[in-house]
Amino acid sequence: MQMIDLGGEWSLSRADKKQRIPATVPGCVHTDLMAAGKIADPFYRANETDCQWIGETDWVYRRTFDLPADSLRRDRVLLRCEGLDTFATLTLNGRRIAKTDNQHRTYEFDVKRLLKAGKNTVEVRFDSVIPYIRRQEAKRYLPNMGGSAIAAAAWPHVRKSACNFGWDWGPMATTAGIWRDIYLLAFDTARLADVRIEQDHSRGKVSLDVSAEVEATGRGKLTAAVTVTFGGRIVAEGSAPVRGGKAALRLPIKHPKLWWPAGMGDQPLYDVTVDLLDAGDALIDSSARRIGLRELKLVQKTDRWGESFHFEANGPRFFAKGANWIPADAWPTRLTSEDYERLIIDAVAANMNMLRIWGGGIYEADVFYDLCDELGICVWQDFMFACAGYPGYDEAFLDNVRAEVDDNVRRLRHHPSIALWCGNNEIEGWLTADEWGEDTMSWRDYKAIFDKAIPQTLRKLDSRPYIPGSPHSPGKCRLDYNGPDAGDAHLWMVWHGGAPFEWYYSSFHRFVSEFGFQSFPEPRTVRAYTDAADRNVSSPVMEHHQRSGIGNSKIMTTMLDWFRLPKDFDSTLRLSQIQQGLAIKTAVEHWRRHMPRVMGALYWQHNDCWPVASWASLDYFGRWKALHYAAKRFFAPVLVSAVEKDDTGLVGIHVTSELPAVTPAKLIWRLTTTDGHELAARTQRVQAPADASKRVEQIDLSDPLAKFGRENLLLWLELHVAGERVSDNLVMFAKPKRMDLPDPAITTKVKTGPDGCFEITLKAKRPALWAHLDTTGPEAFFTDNYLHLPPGQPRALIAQPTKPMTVAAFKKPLKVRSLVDTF
Ligand code: BMA
Repeated sequence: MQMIDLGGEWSLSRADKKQRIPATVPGCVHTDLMAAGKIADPFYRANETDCQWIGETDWVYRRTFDLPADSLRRDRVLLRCEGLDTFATLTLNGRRIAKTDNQHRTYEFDVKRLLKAGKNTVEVRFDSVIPYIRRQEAKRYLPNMGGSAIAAAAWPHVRKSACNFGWDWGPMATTAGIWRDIYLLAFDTARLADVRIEQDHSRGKVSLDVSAEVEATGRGKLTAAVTVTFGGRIVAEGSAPVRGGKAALRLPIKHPKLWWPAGMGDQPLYDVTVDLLDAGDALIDSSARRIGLRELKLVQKTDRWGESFHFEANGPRFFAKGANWIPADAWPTRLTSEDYERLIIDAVAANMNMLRIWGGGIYEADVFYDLCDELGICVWQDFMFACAGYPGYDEAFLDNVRAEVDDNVRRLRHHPSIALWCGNNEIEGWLTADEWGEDTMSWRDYKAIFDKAIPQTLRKLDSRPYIPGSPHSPGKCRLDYNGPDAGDAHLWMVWHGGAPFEWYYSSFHRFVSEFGFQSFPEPRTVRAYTDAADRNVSSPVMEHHQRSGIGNSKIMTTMLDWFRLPKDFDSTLRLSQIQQGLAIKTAVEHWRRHMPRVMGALYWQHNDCWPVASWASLDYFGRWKALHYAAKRFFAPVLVSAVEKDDTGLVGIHVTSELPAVTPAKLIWRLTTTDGHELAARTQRVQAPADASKRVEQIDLSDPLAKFGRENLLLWLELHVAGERVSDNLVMFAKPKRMDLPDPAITTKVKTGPDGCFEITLKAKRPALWAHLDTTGPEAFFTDNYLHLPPGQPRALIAQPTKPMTVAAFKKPLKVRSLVDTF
């Protein structure tokens, strides 16, 4: 097997102009234009508006390459394109190869007869999808509800990433290009067209069923030899003859080491290599997959609340903790492995164990799933359909969808991290009705895609669970898409519906796969897209970087409900993050307290694709918003939290634990006034329940509340297990705006730690709410931030500066603020 990579340097021109600029493949038109200095950074201020012509233009990518004569003597030479975005016409040496129309597919073309030894020219012309969409739209309107005000809203007409047309968190950055690898494959005799590995787990034993699909050019005898290695050692091997283009064998794995979701165990990975041998036992092709041995089940069984919706890994169930993933850049081709690494490591750092790849983006890059495999992040994988009516009546469209499912499932199915396939985002119930209409697609056409085309293709390729959409509530009426008793739910009552944060307490949905609240990004991030004069939340540039119609007003009116009006721009940004953290914490702690009735909370959204006000907890530059620090606490494996019963002063203290056994713990609670006087304190032994949530204590604070006033008291909670503080929390009895908080007098000690880190100890004389560190100098990442400091008690954290520096240089620009500094 010979592979000739065609990636690297190409040239790019408008189809109607001669001038060519250098281009990079894989890549896209926007990043090439930026690199050539033809457009200003579309993320800066409102530059995006001036870039709309790019999506309306036809583009031509071209390169020449040298082909050694011996490649042409091979039986077959294929051109393999792993991503063409989207309406591509391919030509080789001036002769047309094919036209394609699906960004999400992998295409292969037999090109041997078009190639020559020596210099060849390959050209890919991309016709703008927008005129096509407009024409289609005029013929037949397809309802949709995603996107922002400026989006070309008719994305369902083309198989192209929906959010590339704009979304309520993303720019309209409609692009084109060869966005994944492109190469020639030359081979004699045969090649491995595909490998499938299924696992059989029974009574501690694991066997692999390995099957290979072989594409042969002749009739010679072929053998598939399979080797399974772990840590470099062979743990199983065998071989099987290829018959009718297929070979299959079963390999038992001795002493299997199981793969676990993060927090439940390790992620041992095995390498499975399939070698294809010819009649003389010569190696003609080889293909490797890295797998993890695990059973990952979605359990939907009748129970006392309706029907469960939870995941089990190798037997035990687990509460899914995580967030929704969107493409990490408006032009994902420029993302590096390091970018992905940081975003997935930060999911684990916040105690997450699941990410949902949302259906309006892309089937992610291999590196995304590799990292999830390595770090134990389970993946809920949507197919790429979101918030619109799709042409399920069109046979050609359905064929295209089937091919897309086939390509992507084959590419991804060996990843142990993938837990679930899901047909779409928010179409079922939201946009379905008996007939097509202004806002609906017909059930008939919905079912043609999500009950038939997708699952029927999927079933032939993989045995993982599938649900037709998210949300989807199994039951008699599919219109009841957000049903509380069964299935998953997207709960937007607080953000889109205007309900108060306390609304979350009324929800006992079985698995919440979306809910969220927006905030502005860090001041440093906002500086990157604004000029000084733009730094006012209702300036045109700040509003441009806000794509939810209700966005900034929702953030600000909620702020008036909860907090005092912030004194300046930076305080507004920070306070919006504190508020976002509070909203999501309220929800997650409640749902975790109600496990196993509720068994999942994936907030909207993990990451951003450009610098913007959004629901994300990590901003475009990967900076942690206050919500991400809060997530680390509210997703902690053992959580202490509390709720007051209907303003009665009766406070229930709960321990939610993922530990597999009942574990002795120490609960400490302290009641103080807001200016730091301790009124009562207790340390008591409690039992953290095994994989459950339990009210371990109820305290009656009605007297002190009556005496001192709700706005003057704070209840501080700590939970210790085996001598370590595993969780802490703060209970407020009034909204922070009602509290007269004193100056907390925070002292900061900084000393040098290992690996260029600094160890920081914060201590406040009086209660410090949402104390946060910030450095105006060189940047640093903190292990904790936006934390509450109880009076007189030190809290330690670690700072990792992005550049090596001395303690003195680090300390100088370091600032610590808290809630009182925002107004
Ligand atoms: C959801 C998502 C997205 C959207 C988000 C915020 O329901 O599925 O379509 O970005 O809400 O509005």
